[in-house]
Amino acid sequence: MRTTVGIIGAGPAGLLLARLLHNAGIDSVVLESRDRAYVEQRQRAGILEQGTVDVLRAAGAGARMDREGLRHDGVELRFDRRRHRVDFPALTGGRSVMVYAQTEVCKDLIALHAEDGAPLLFEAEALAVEGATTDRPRVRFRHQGTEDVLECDYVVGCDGSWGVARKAVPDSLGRGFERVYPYSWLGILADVAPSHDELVYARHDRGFALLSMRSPSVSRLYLQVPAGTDAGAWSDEEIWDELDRRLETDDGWTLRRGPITQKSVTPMRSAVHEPMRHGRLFLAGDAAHIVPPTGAKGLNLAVGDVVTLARALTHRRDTGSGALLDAYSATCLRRVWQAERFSYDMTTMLHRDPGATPFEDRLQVARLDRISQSRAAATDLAEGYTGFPLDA
Ligand code: RFL
Ligand code: PHB
Repeated sequence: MRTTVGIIGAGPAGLLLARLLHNAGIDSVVLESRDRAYVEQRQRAGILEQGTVDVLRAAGAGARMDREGLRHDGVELRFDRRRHRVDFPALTGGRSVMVYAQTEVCKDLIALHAEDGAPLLFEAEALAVEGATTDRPRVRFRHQGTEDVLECDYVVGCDGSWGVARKAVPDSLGRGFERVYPYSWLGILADVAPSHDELVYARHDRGFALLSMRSPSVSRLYLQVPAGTDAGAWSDEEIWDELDRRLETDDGWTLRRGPITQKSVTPMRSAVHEPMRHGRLFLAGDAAHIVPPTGAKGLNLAVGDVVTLARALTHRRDTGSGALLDAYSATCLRRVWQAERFSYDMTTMLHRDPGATPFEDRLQVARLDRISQSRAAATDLAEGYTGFPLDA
C-alpha cells in the first residue's frame, strides 16, 4: 500500500486531518487499531471551543453539530456555597463554546469518510514507524491477522497518549515533560435533564465536582476521587450524595438525580513531548501532549495541531516549500504550552490536593473570589476557556 500521508489513529485528530487533506486534494490512509463502534462510543470530551466549531464547519463537518450542539455563553464557578457566572461573550468580544460530544464529532467525520470512500481501516494496528528520516517513511501494521506495510511521503502519529508513533523518535532527540496529579475523575452519564443550563465547576473542601451535559435529557457529571480509585467502589447513591454535598449552595439550588448509565475513572496528567516532529514523522493531538480535563482543552488542541499540519502540507504541495512543515512543532508548542498552563491553573485552583494545608485552601478560595470581583481576572479565564488563537 502507498499513500501521501499515512495517519495512525482515528480519534478526532486523525479523522479531522484526513478530512482536511481530502478537502485539499491530498490523499491519505487512516489506520485505526479499534473497531468503528468502539471509536464512536468512547466517552470523552464535551466542549468545543469557538475555533474548533469554526474549523468543523469550514471542513463540511458542522451540519449536525449546528442542529444538535448547545451553544454556551458562560460557565458557573461554585465555592464557599456561592455561585459566580463567567460571561464569555461579554468578556471576550463575543466568543462562546459549544457542548457537542467527542463521540458525535467522530461519528460525523467517519460518516463523511464512508461517503467519499477515503481509506479508513478499522482493526488495523500500527506496529512501528520506520525510516522517519528517509524520504520514504513506512508504517508496519497488522490488519485482519496479516502484517502489511503502508509506504508514505509523510507519517502522522495521531495515536493518542499510548500510541506507537512517538516511539520512533529516539530518546536522545526528544524530551518529555510530565506532571501526574494525586487524584482522578469519576465520571458518570445519567438519564436526567441537566440541573443547570450551563457547566458548573465547583471547589469544595471534600474535592472538585463538575456538572456538564450531553443533551437536554442527558447529564454528565464528574467527582474528584483519589488516584487509583475503582469506579465500582462507588454506589450510585453514594455518587449522587457526594455530588449533592459538593455542589450545594446557600440559595436552595437542587441537583436532579436519574439512572446512571455509565461510570468510569480518568487519571489526571499533564504531559508534553518535544519536538512534535522527527524527519517526516509528525505527532498530533494526545500523541504529543496531554492536559488534565479541567480546562476542556484536549480535543481542541488536537484540532489546532491538525489544522496547522494540513496547512503546512498543502503549502508544501502548492509551493514546494517546506517552511511551514519546519515551523510545525514550534507553532503548535507555543499554543500547547498556553493550554497546559491554563489547564494546570484550572486544575490546581479547583481540586483539593490531599497534602493541601489550610493556608493553601484559603488561597484557592481567594483565587476564585478574585475572578468573581475583577473583570481582568474573569477575562483571563474566559479567554483561556474559549480558546487560544491558532496563530498566536
Ligand atoms: P485519541 O482520541 O486518543 O485517538 C487516538 C486513536 O489512536 C488509536 N490508536 C492506534 N491506532 C492504530 N495503531 C495503533 N498502534 C494505535 N494506538 C492507538 C486509538 O484507538 C484511538 O482511536 O487522540 P486524539 O485524536 O489526539 O484526540 C484527543 C482527545 O481524545 C482528548 O484530548 C480529549 O478527549 C480530552 N478531553 C477533553 N478535551 C476537550 O477538548 N474538551 C473536553 O471537555 C474534554 N473532556 C477529555 C475530557 C478526556 C477525558 N478522558 C477520558 C481522558 C474528559 C475526559 C474524561
Ligand atoms: C464533559 O462534558 O465531558 C466535560 C466538560 C468540561 C470539562 C471536561 C469534561 O472541563
